[in-house]
Amino acid sequence: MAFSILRKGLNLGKSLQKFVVLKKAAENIKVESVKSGVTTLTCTGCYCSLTPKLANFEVANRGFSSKRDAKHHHERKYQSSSESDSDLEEWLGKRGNSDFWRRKIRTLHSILDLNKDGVVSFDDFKILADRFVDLGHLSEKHTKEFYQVIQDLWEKQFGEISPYNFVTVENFLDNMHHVINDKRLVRRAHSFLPYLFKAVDKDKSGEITVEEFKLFFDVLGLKDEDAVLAFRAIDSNGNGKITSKEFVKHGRDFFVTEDEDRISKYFWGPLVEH
Ligand SMILES: [Ca+2]
Ligand SMILES: [Ca+2]
Repeated sequence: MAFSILRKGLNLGKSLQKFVVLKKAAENIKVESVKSGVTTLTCTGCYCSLTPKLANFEVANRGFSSKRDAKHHHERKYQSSSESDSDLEEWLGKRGNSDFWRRKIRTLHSILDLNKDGVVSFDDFKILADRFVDLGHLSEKHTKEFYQVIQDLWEKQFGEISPYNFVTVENFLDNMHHVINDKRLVRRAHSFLPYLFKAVDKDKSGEITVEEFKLFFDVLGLKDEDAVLAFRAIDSNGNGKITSKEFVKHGRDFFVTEDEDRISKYFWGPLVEH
């Protein structure tokens, strides 16, 4: 097979052993399943999965529930009420074909790849959740909900929680394309945003200032100066504060709009070139 194997240890919690990740490679992979001595690589349109021939593989998952049947559906609470079904129907099946949208999704993939191994895995989601929780501003209840929302999001969008299940840029583009053209999925895709807002709302005022917004960018590994630019764009009335509603609205709009004039394009920092 014409692909390279990148050996990299992902720090999945404290107790994970190192494992082999098929990296770049999978971006252009055409095969559905490749077997080697120790693993099976399976690629769908949305993600690739490396299945180890290991027994009792355990994912260290601080804060994450192991009981699927104990799931809460907190995301419902945060479903957008601003978009009617008819608005959604209008563009379902037609979104996600512009270069601009693809740039945005590539940008998001790069941000979500928090352990910088070139692919997005549940490890990245875990790092994201831990970093926001570690800011120390989420209540115990919201912390619990946040971990659950992140876990649900991963499982519903990308499948099983395993270090061998990873999402390349191309997989991510395909996956997000599917999401924004599915009414049910698109409504759920931003369920984590209210928790990011609460996590950086240091003084729990229900609004975030530019200093609090900088925390948001800092956690994602983005620059302060870009946080200021994004904040100014989102703070459309210029009162120095962003409400949760505005935050969620623009954060979500980033995923779905193909309008280059929308300010949501600043939400996740500078867009990657291609
Ligand atoms: Ca990663
Ligand atoms: Ca605040």
